[in-house]
Amino acid sequence: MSENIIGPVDGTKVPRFAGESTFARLPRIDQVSDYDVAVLGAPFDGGVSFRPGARFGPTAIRQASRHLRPAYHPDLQIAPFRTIQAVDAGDVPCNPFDIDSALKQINEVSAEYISDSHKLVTLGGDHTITLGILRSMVAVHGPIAVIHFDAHLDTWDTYFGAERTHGTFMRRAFEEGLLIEDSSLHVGIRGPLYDRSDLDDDKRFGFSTVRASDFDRMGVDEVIGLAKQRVGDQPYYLSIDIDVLDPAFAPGTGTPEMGGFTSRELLSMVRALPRDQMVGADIVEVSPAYDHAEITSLAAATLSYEIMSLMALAK
Ligand SMILES: [Mn+2]
Repeated sequence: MSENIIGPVDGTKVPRFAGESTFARLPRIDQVSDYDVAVLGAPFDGGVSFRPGARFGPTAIRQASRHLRPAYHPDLQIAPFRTIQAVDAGDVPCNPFDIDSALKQINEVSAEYISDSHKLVTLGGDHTITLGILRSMVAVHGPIAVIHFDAHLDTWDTYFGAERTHGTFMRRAFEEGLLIEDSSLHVGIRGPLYDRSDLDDDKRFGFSTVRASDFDRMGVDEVIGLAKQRVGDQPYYLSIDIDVLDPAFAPGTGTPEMGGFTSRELLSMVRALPRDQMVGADIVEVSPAYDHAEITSLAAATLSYEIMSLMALAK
């Protein structure tokens, strides 16, 4: 399809603050005959345990994505949107009052955009949305590994009696058989817990963990080496909770924890991730009401662009 790729609005002709309000001013999905990668918004935050507001994440990330100069990525040496047809598929119309209804909608809508030749990058929304996406991914690819960048494990059992929330969805994913055994990885975990047993439970679900404090000793190469070892040649899903960044770099999020990565550290890790086995990705937990100067939404927009550049390199 490379002959017929429709790229973003040309920033040398229409300034970046004007024109389309799609992600990176890409074409809408109904403006192309086929695509390689779709960006989908999942504006749902009914599963948060602390600060709300991530329902406005997709809109804020799209707005911040105007800032991208999307033509050429000098570090990865690729022109992603001339290599793949990328599109904006709009938002899932999530039920704001019922978690399971919203998950069903996210599952059904995302399933329309995933196949062996169609990849999906989803903008949250709180982290609960990942459960709906994982169900769609597994329906196409079978069980998958997850590389999970987050300050939190997200493998609690229940919270105030709720089973599917942004702090419990990863345990549900394990219980539903969505994860390949002993192949996944948490990166960036930190902060105090309700109970020490949270850590022991987590190992049963197939995760190794790189704590934020481990990064100082390991560095990018060792973390990525471990990620490659965990995933091997199996399909994997990348899920980035923006709170994996330090609050200095991502203040606009629901459950901030000090001692996180800098944006440069996170970019270095993301750029080095395995490319060919990545079947999809999401960026979640951007809560614009707590953001300042678009710091957090710009981080999320840039990470989305980086991921799409990896997908272009894999094509
Ligand atoms: Mn999370």
